[in-house]
Amino acid sequence: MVVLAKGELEQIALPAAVQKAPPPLADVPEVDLAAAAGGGVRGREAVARAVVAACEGHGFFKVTGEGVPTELLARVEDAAEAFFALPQLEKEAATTVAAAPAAPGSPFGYASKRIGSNGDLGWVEYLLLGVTAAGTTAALSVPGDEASSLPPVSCSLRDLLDEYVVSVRAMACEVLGLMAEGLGLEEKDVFARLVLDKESDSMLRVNHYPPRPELKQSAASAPAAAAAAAAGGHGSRLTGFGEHTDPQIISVLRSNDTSGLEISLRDGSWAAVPPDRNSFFVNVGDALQVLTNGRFRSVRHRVMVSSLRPRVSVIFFGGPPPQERLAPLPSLVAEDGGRRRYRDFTWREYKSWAYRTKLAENRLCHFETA
Ligand code: GA4
Repeated sequence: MVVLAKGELEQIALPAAVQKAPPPLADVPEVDLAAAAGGGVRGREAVARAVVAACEGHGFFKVTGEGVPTELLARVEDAAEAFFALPQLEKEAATTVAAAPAAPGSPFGYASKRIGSNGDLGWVEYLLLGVTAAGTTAALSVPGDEASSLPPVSCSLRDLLDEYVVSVRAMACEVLGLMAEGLGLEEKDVFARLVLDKESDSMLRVNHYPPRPELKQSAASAPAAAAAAAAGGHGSRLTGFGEHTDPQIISVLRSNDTSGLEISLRDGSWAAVPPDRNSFFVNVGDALQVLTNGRFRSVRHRVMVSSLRPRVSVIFFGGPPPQERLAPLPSLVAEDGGRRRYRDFTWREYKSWAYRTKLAENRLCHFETA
């Protein structure tokens, strides 16, 4: 359940009053990794070209044929649903233990409706976890926590997420390899090595968007009915996760079959992404936009809640090591007539800036060259 304090609901509901009808459906490009693996040199080149075209277009595409065991995916979804169905206090306890050793201001752990630390709110609850060098989740574990007070369900969720991260990170790196190939870069692992580095600053986020509150007084609790009323009544939309771009290199999303994800197109209009529980969705992040000198587009996206079914999504964010210096790749600057669009900076510098911004801000303009 998402617990709301007085006045917070209006903030979540506000955009719904502005835009009630869902936008048209997005035409999402699809990339079949099985065709890259089994299609010979020609097949791989064609897939690499399709990946590049998708990154230059929406900065967003669907991936199939990636070989992540479907049985694992189903178990992750079930365990995530079970975790979010726990009583509020148990969810908070599960991760208070885990988040304790993290630095002050750490975004890791369980939270409900508060996104980041700059006042953004959404109709969402989530777990945000660090990813370790071994490709496993960090924030749900504490040293020697075998006997910890984590409820059993979150322990099994953690084990499943550990397994999931290993597969999804490998897949993200395969896609990053195809991007480098499609761009004709000599160093084929120029992007993937950043995510595979033992210091890589990667994360995993498990989001649960509770159903939109119903207006029917009989079925709904008083706060839920108030929420629906404030949102403009039946059929209206709440902001689940406000519009933003992802800071990292690549994000890989998997969701259940509840709609809600929307992407911003180049003309600034919004398009709804039809859910597909059998595929992954890949986003270009800000760091990749910089490395490609703006050739790839970090896609602005958001989640709107209008469904009466919960939406569950799991997102892997592949980031570089904190000390990594990010700069547009020289060959791509040359192809752009020598125009270098971003100054260089370390990932640590970018993140300390990004984490002080509001969700919807354009974080890259701070690093643009004149
Ligand atoms: C967006 C992408 C990831 O979910 C995230 C988010 C982070 C957070 O939830 O703490 C941020 C947001 C995200 C970008 C701007 C800052 C930081 C919330 C926020 C307002 C984990 C990330 O890395 O950046």
